[in-house]
Amino acid sequence: MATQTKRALITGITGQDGSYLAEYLLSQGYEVHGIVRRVALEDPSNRLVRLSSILEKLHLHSASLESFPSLYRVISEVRPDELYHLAAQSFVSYSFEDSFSTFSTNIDGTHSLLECVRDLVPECRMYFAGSSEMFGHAAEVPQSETTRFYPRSPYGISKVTGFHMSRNYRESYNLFIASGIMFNHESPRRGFEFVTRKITSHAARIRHGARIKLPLGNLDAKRDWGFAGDYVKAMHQMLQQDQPDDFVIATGQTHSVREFCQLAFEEVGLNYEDHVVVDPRFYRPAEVHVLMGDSTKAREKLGWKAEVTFPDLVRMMVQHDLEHFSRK
Ligand code: G4F
Repeated sequence: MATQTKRALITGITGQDGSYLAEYLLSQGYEVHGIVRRVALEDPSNRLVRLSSILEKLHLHSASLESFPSLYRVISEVRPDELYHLAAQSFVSYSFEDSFSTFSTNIDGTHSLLECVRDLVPECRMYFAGSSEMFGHAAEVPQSETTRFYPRSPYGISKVTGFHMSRNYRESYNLFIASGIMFNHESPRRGFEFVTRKITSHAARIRHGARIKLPLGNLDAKRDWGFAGDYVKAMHQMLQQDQPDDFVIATGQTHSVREFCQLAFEEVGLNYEDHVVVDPRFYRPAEVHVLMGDSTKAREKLGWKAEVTFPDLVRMMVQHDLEHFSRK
């Protein structure tokens, strides 16, 4: 008997992770649906740029995390087998500037989706995108699934809330909801506001002759940086398990922002010290100083491990930006 095509619905499909996940699920034979804002459908060349190579294979639906009725309508139409909830206000810095919209999008949006799943498609398997920002001022290094949460930003607090809501819906209503506690994951598709892409784009532009400085905040912050293309595979694997569970997804290594700068500028034959300026505007009211994940559980239960190393990630991003800015 022929097996039925699985149907996946992705919130945040236009973002870095959403685009890699959509590609991956298509390669696995899924019918892939995505929720996008109406403005994105009206401006595809800018807002759907990460999806340009697969756009014709996708089913896009207009809805917003701020509107429960719009989510309810899309989920009742699509009736997904798997729902990947990636959409969020995900820029930590901005969450200090507007904690209200961060809480509303990230907490109420997640709550709305959970309620839709419970009411409309209780058999659907749901993935919630948790974050290493939930550990914040972590009591131990490395951080695992048992490390206490101590978020240091409105964003981190919103993710802790989403994580606990997801767990509570799982336990209360017997739903299949898994959360990934994802450490930083980057790629050439990363937004320019995040530190890695900010660094690689500046290094490339300076290499091409731009007379600019690279203004940065805390150079000593340390992060566990992996490749987003590896991380979306873990999201999928979490939904193929017998039981829903939560997993730390990380490389197990940590590097400072300074080390990232050093490697990125070396890749273009320059010394970062000649180009980086410390600008207090980019310091955060409360910083997360060191993140480093222990993904032993994911390795043992999902068979997942990060493939792309830190130097390869930096090289991949710099080489992409050298090419990208040569066309500008
Ligand atoms: O690249 P970032 O903005 O990422 P951050 O705050 O770690 O959050 C990212 O990873 C999380 C996973 O742990 C996600 F949940 C979240 O959505 C997001 O994707 O900043 C990284 C570090 C910080 O310590 C920051 O203070 O870089 C430091 N930094 C120093 N100068 C800077 C800058 N960050 C940014 N964005 N811009 C700077 O100029």
